[in-house]
Parts: sequence; C-alpha cells; structure tokens
Amino acid sequence: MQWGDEGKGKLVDILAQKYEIVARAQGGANAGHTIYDTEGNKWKLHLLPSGILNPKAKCVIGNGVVVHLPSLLEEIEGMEARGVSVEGRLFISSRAHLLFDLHKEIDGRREEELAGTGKEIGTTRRGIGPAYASKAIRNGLRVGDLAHPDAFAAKLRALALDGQRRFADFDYDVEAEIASYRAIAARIAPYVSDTVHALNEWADEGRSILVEGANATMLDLDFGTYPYVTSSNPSIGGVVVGLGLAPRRLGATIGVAKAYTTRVGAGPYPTEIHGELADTLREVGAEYGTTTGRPRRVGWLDMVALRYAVRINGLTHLNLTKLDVLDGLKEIRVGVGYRTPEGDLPTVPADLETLERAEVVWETLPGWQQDISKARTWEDLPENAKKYVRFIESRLGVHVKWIGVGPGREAVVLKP
Ligand code: 2SA
Ligand code: GDP
Ligand code: MG
Repeated sequence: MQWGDEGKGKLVDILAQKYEIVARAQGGANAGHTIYDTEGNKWKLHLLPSGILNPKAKCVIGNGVVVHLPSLLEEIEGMEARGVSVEGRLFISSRAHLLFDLHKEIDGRREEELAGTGKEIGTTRRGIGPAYASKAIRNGLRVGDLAHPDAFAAKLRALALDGQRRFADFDYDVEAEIASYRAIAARIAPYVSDTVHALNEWADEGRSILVEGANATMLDLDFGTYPYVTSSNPSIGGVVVGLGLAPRRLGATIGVAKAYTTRVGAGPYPTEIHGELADTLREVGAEYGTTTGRPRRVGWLDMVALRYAVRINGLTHLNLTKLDVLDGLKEIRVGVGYRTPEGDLPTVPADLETLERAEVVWETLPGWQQDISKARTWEDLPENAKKYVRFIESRLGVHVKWIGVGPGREAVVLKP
C-alpha cells in the first residue's frame, strides 16, 4: 500500500497455512521479504513466493515476474539446505522473462550515469528496469527459450548488443553466459510449466489461490511517483496481467500498510521525518533493506497516499503492520492532506513538481507509551492504540482485520 517493506511477507506466510497455492505475479529479486517462523528462525526471500515455508503450498512464479535464474537456484539451494523441500511444488512460468547479468550491469551503469546529475533512482541494481525494458522492446528471452539452446544463444547474443553498443567497456561475456545457461537450463527444467493453464485449471477445480504482491503501489510504474518507481505493476492490475487470471477470479483484496511509512531509494516523500526521531524509528523498526541492507528513509503515515492506494486496489481488508514500533511515542503525527498555494489537492498529483510544492496538512494523535508486543487480542491493546487504528479505518472506510505487533508469526492481533 505504500513504498514497500510493509511486512507483506509476514502476512503471506501466515495466510499460506490456509491456501493450496501461493503465486507471485510481478517484480523480481529486488523484492525482499523477511519472515520469522514459529521457532523464531529468520528467513529472507527474494524470488521464491513467501508461501514456500508452508510445506503444503504449491508456489508459482508467474509470467509477469522477471527471473534471474542463478539467484533463484541459490535461493532454492538455501531452502533445501535448511530442510524446506522445493522440488515438486515450485512452478515457474515458461512465459516469465529471464533477467541476465547484463541487465544488472546496465542497471548499475545507468544509475552511475544518473548519479552525476543527482537524479539516480536508487534502484536495487538487480536489473529490474532493464529486464522489463527488454520485454517491452521485444528482444527479451523467456524461460521457455531455455528448451531451444541454439535459438537461445542467438537471441542472447542479439540482446547483449543493447549493452555493448550503449556503454563503453561493457563488462559482459556473452559466450560465458550462454555456456553457463546450458547447465542452468537442465537444473531448472523440472520446475518449468505453463502456469497460466495450471492456475486456471486449479481455479476451476475450486482450489484456493493466494496471490502475493511485491514492491508497492507508490512504486507502481503507472501509479507511483514516476520516475522514482520500479518497472512493474505491483498494484492489483499486475495480478491479472502477471498470472493470466481474469478479474472475475479475484476475491478478497488485502492491503498491507505500515503504521508509519518507509522508503528506500530516491524520490518524493512528503511525510518524511529527519533527524533523531527518524534514527530512533529506523532502529526500533529495524528499517534496513532486506535485499541491499540500505537504511530506509522513515516518515509518518500518509493518508493521502494511502487513500489513493486503497482506491486503486479496491481493498476489502487491511493489515496494519508494525504498530509496536510506535510504542515509545508521546504523540503520533499523520499526514491528512496536501496543500499548495492554489488550494488543497484532492489526491496524489501525477507530476512531481506539484507534489514537491505541496505542504502536508497534519493531525496529531496521542501515543500509548506502553509495550504492545504481547497483545494478541483487540482488548489487549491500550485505548490510544485502538484510537489510532479506528482513525485509520474511518478515514479509509476499510476494515483493519490484522494488526502487526512484532516480527514473529504469532505477533498479530485479529480485529473483530
Ligand atoms: P528497482 O530495483 O528498479 O525495483 O528499484 C526502483 C525503486 O523501487 C524500490 N524498491 C524497493 N523498495 C523497497 N523495498 C524493496 N525491496 C528490498 C527490501 C529493498 C532493499 O525488501 O528491503 O533491500 O534495498 C524494493 N525493491 C525495489 C527501490 O528502492 C527504488 O526506489
Ligand atoms: P515486505 O517486503 O513487505 O515483505 O517487508 P520486509 O520483510 O522487507 O520488511 C518488513 C520488516 O518488518 C521485516 O523485517 C519483518 O520481520 C518486520 N515486521 C513485519 N511485521 C512486523 C510487525 O508487526 N512489527 C515489527 N516490529 N516488525 C514487523
Ligand atoms: Mg521488502
């Protein structure tokens, strides 16, 4: 619902216990989901769906995902080494686009060029933008191409020219890459299938499917703070396009929003907090990138952005996460409007120039100043914490069904 890292992985991990299939529809290894299981063990997931920790769930990497196979194989091996079996229950779409090292190289080179102008995006340098660019410009390779080695090699040589012609001293050995993909192809083959067909068959059989989002609505290529966005559609439309599931298949749509906000990477951030308070919240909330380790920027809840995200996604429920991180605060500020000299803005503006000129209209709510990490029922929460949750619910018109009070699987309050 915001700029990412709301705690989507934790909710998916909890919900996956009740679903037969868990599917990823977009993004790539830029995503980072940290999960603590019931024994308190820490897991970090990037390409594997967060349902993988539930041994009964089938997991799907859909056609809309951009897949760096060496990273995926490493993740699979890491899982198997820790006793989580992946074989037989991971399904990778033959239509998913391949993300090569050359895409990472281009991502890094573009960021370095932009750095000189102060306009770098602050990408994860995982090659996401260049991989989706290859897909759109139609010289990308797909997982299904691995089955045809000669055609694969010819296509990859043609693709490599994009980097070699654009950048001096482009550091990419295409022949070495082609050779390494021969071995990768054999290892990945058991997982590859037509997931569009499989998902629709499963849906027809009445099996339960949970689709997990990566990244965030405010990072959406169309709806986010362009160009400071990622290159996929993390909002609801990405589900339809990224899996081949029709809109009529969609049921409940659950938004995950942090009780405050964070953002990694550059770009406008109206409710950003600077200084000591930001440092405190970053430490208490452990706000460091799951993929890159970068410190996250921290801010107050932004109701203008949240209302916008709620509408775009058509939420039926909300999971408010990390409420416990606000425990120590005497007062909590919430951004409730954007004001410009010409008047109040009705929503998040499309152009950054207007957004940058806007001043935030604030409301202040009282804090609760007590530890809520042991709360397990709505009644366990202090009155001011309830007040904060009700404030959000009433302004958004959406039921907050889950409230996160700690990183663990059990640290969640179900609100009636
Ligand atoms: P990219 O790499 O092209 O997708 O970067 C474009 C913007 O999208 C942001 N982005 C993210 N924001 C929050 N979390 C993400 N995942 C990791 C995490 C990030 C990390 O879970 O912590 O470890 O740094 C993620 N992935 C992409 C990115 O910061 C750019 O603003
Ligand atoms: P995602 O990308 O949305 O899955 O989120 P990340 O995993 O990148 O970041 C969320 C971080 O917050 C992780 O380290 C989680 O373990 C942690 N987390 C999730 N929910 C809660 C919560 O309710 N309280 C606290 N204190 N931490 C949480
Ligand atoms: Mg994350």
